[in-house]
Amino acid sequence: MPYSGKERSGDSVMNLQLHGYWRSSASYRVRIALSLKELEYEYVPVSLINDGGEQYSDDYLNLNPSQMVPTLVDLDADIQLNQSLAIIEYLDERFDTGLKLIPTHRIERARARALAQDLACDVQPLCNLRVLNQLKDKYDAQQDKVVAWNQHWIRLGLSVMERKLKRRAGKFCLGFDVSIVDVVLVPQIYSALRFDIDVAEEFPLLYKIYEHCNDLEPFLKALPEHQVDAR
Ligand SMILES: N[C@@H](CCC(=O)N[C@@H](CS)C(=O)NCC(=O)O)C(=O)O
Repeated sequence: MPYSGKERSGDSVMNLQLHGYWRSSASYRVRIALSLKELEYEYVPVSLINDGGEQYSDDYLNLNPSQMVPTLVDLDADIQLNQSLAIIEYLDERFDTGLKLIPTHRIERARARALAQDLACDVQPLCNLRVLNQLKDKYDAQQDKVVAWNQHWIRLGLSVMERKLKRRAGKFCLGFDVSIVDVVLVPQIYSALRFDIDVAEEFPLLYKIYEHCNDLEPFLKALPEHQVDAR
């Protein structure tokens, strides 16, 4: 089954390509990072739904053996990279556009990575499509159980963040500068809202940061519903 990327944004070949899916939170992270760093890129949609999932096609398997999105291709550097956090760090180091997403101070950098991983490693993988499909197909979980599963892990992760950020947040997670932590937080909150968690009520600090971020053009541009493959 070929994956055609037929809804690619733009006709010209750009040096950066992001293979992603509009609703994928890991793809959303990378879109925010690209947008904040004002990098031009070609967006190549990989439908996680059509034809049983284009991530399983041979073409995509050759690009990214993990069969998940996103994948970043940097034609100039001849690199194909998966793992959104690694991609974000790569972009931050490779393109000095004036905005740094990874703090330069060693201690701040370690803290930022830990906070980003609190969500990207401890929450999102549990709510991934293939995990949910396994729950449904192999363990007969009905939709209400699957939703409760998602809500449970998301709530747990967000309560960790709300507590950890209490003493340090400003307009953004780490104070007054946007960072990789906001880049990971915003898609996670977007997903929490999709699963009917009352984020404003339960996690007021995080919701304030989410709202502030979504007032900014780079975050708006990266929104799932603004992508060419949005349904
Ligand atoms: N740790 C990976 C996770 C990537 C990931 O979970 N991608 C999901 C969408 S958010 C996916 O492609 N799922 C496809 C599937 O489950 O079949 C990253 O941060 O890039």
